[in-house]
Amino acid sequence: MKYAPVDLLIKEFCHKWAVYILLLPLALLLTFSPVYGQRNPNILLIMTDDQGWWDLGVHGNDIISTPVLDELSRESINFSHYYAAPVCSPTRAGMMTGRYHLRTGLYNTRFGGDMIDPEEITIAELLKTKSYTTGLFGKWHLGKYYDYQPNQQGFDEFFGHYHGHIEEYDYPDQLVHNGKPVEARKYVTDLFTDAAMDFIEENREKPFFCYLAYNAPHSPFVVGTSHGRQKRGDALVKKYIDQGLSMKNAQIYAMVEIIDFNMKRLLDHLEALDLEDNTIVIFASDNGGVSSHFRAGLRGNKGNVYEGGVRSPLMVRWPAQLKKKNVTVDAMVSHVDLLPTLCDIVDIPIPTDRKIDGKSFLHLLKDTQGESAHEYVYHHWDRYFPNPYNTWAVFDGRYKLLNNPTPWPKNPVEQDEPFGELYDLKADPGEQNNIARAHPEIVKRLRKAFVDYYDDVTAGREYQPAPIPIGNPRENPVEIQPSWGKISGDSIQYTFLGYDWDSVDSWQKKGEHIDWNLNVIQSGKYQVSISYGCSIKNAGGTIRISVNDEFLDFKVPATPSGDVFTDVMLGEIDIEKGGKVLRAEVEKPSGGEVVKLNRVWLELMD
Ligand SMILES: [Ca+2]
Repeated sequence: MKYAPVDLLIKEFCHKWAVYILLLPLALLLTFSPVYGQRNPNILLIMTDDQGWWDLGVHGNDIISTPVLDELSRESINFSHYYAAPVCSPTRAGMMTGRYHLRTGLYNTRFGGDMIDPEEITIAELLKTKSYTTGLFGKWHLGKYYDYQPNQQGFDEFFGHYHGHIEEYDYPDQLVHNGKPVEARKYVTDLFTDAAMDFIEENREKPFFCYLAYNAPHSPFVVGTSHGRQKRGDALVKKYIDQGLSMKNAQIYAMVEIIDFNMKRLLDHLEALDLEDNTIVIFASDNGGVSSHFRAGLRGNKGNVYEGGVRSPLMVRWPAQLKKKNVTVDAMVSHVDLLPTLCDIVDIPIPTDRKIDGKSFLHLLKDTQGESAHEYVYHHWDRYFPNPYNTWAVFDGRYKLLNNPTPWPKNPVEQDEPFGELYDLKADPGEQNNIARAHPEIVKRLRKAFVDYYDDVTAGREYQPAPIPIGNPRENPVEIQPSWGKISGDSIQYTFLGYDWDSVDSWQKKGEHIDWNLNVIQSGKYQVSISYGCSIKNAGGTIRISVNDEFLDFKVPATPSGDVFTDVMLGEIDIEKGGKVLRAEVEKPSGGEVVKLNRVWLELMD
């Protein structure tokens, strides 16, 4: 039996309960408000991953088969200008917190930059102040270690994955349930739907917030094909291949079709439980599309800031209160609006101790027309660290100024000559005619809006991977992966093969190393294990794993092949509490790649 140290418990208590204590007077006030006695609506938020605006029948794609989503659209209020971020985790950060992602500490989709500060207040935490039961089924992508996980960020129930994607859609081996790894035996889109349906049924008597975040149709484009046991996938892919699609597009369409099939199960379940009327169903995708067969006249894809990279479907259905349906609102709305809109609906005051970028669009849901609550909607994305000269855009509802990663003058506000790309989306929704030179005053206004935004959201922030917490009894051992570390050396490099299969490799010379920052919660003996691969011809070198002066040397034997990883326990080292650096380095070269290091585990021993 292991116990949490007292100082840890006190810190956690203060840390988490500060939020609830701050919100307690609000909860009491609301308990005695006139709406007391009315049942709050259930909220079912469904988000797909990399499904483009154009990957829907109702958006003009006459090849993809999405009859259930098309029907949901006809029963919903739809938005023609709903904007996600260009990539996964920034959208999720914005949706969960109501704040543009750079305010939350999140700046990347990997490299340890894919986490929001534990002090962020999520929509799940806010809904809990109104007695909602909260569940997340699917992709989180806002932090993998304890304190950053969904269960510490407002979700009572979590079944899914921390990272940006999983490698196995069928028989997935990277899923966790409330912090514990689980063995799963089904196609993952079906699994997440099953779990959401169970959660809804279990909580049918009280308000629930069910966030169903599919990993599909994100890469790898696995549809459950091959080996004779996955006939559904084979048949679906063939159907699209026969219509002239490339394999990749056929696989994406098939993955979306499986989502559509699951949407029927889910929505039928709501109806059968008599929950349809007072459940708000929200459907969206998390960024632009990656398929290319049909593009609905839009330019761009996931990862850039043309409309095809950031425009997403958004449907909202709530039969009890939203009587109009099958209508489309053209006013621009953003992913950061989800939190204030839900707070508006459920009558929860939004936090006032921090800047909330999102604005409620409840008025647009009620009136199905009207003005956007935003003067501007912003987009920004950089693969490594935030950079105002990289990919960004600002949109005022008609004009959009955007920058692609080409060199910009150092001081864009002072620059006289118009530059960047300016589009009039009203006249040119496909973003084909750059009118920047004809409208220098609009360029200047929008450029200043972006620079002001960027300065504001990054103010006082340093962007770097958070130190990895170790020694917390609630997560022991801790798995440490390459992309959170910083490499140094002439030949060492990362290889990205999907988060759990990433490795650090090609290192040859003595001293080449990778460092991870640790936050050691308690001093003690830690057992060190690694997962690695090494080819026969490169075997025999030595790597050293150290934390400050304590180290273990490991003479590297061959694994069945260089790409087959094997787990091995190296021994124990003493680690003192506090901020420390874990280093893996070449101690003795082998004449080639000394090792492919896939991960390190540190386990606090009794
Ligand atoms: Ca995505």
